[in-house]
Amino acid sequence: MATEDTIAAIATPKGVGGIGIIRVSGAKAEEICHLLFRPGKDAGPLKNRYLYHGTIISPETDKGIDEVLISLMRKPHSYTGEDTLEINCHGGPLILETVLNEVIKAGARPALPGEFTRRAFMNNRIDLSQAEAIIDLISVKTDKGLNLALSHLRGDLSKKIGRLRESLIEILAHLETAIDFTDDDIEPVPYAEISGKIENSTQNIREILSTYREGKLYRDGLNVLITGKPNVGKSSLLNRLLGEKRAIVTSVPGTTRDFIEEAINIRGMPVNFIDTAGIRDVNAVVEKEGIGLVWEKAESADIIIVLLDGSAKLAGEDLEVIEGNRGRKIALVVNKSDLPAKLKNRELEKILPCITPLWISAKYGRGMDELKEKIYVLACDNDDDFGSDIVLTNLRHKLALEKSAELLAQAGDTIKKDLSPELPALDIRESLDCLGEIVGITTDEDILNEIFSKFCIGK
Ligand SMILES: Nc1nc2c(ncn2[C@@H]2O[C@H](COP(=O)(O)OP(=O)(O)OP(=O)(O)O)[C@@H](O)[C@H]2O)c(=O)[nH]1
Ligand SMILES: [Mg+2]
Repeated sequence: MATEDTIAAIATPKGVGGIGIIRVSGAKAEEICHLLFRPGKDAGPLKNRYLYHGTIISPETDKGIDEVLISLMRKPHSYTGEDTLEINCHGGPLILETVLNEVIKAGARPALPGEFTRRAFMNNRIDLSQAEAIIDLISVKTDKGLNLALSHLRGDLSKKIGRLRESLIEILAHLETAIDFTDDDIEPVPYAEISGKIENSTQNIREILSTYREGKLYRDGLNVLITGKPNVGKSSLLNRLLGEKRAIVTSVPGTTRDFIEEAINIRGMPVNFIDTAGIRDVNAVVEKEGIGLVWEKAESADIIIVLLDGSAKLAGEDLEVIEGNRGRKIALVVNKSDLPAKLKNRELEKILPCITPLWISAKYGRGMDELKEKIYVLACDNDDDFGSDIVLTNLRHKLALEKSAELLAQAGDTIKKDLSPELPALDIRESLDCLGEIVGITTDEDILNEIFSKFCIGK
């Protein structure tokens, strides 16, 4: 990819806003600034990283297009590491398009998606895992997710990968000494010691890998399906959890036909609750179709809330819901605790011995905190790894680490068999490359293209 040309794009979202920003990066940024910008008063030579008020003009007509604030950030102290010009225009789409056109006529070309960040990566302002953290930062949904993205952007993961790479390089150096060993050379490090170091590094990689499930939960969240026979209060529960009347609630069984879903934040996890059609035997085509979809959706849900009506006796339809979800991650919830109970915990224990039911009242909001806590605990799965300092959030990183650990384990096995040092050295070199892929030291052009294509234009 050529980086000597100058790129430009509108960096703010489409539509009308208070201000809209045009970003220009590359060798011609300053020249373009001089061509198009007329300062409000004679400010002398433009200083680095100062904000100037003035007008953007069309050089052909010498007429003003917009009153703006501009700043010049000369290399290397800019986001991309190149000379960068930022023009703060009024936030109208036509103004922004017109100014961008002038910038392009003056010598820039439209930027590709993610091209500014790609240049920051190419100019070593950030590594690849930090570039990916920027995508996460833009799309993050909760505070916890934000903290994870910021930690990656700060380079916490990069540092950890850097330390792992150093230890592999050290192991490789020991092996190379063994390969080149001649009688009068320095004594090679014993195999047992190398083997111990390999095991240590493999363990360190596995520790990082074990945080992926947590990272994915905080980044992407989880789906919780609310299911039960008609009229148990599924839609009432959804509304209560969301704190708004999102789904229709009536006393008529079979009210909900389609999925209604909305996410809330539970301890930093985006949890998407899905209200569904009540399960029962019906002939009505639309309702039947809705019920069929519930079973399909249950397959991919992370947690199933099996909702029962505590003010009614257990019915065949309840059993159908319980049996249909057996083996899945279930939260057993009994609604209408405000009414006299006709359902006994003892009955439920017989059917689902290991699951404690939670009694709630969706109508009066009772038991909502306990339910959220239950969902959180089920999501975490009593995982001891939750809460570690580095949390893996990206599938690409996970796959690279898995491959790296696999190759290391293979190298360890070969060493134990006392085979020639060339073989484990080869595996360790490959394992090192896998780690390098994460931070972008050894990453294919195709992978880079794919990563940066996920960005929006202007970022
Ligand atoms: N007393 C009491 N009534 C409730 C409670 N939750 C829901 N209801 C009532 O139960 C009836 C059915 O509620 P919905 O939320 O529509 O039930 P649903 O499970 O979504 O029903 P379908 O969409 O038909 O499957 C309504 O009249 C609600 O007001 C509760 O906690 N206590
Ligand atoms: Mg409903």
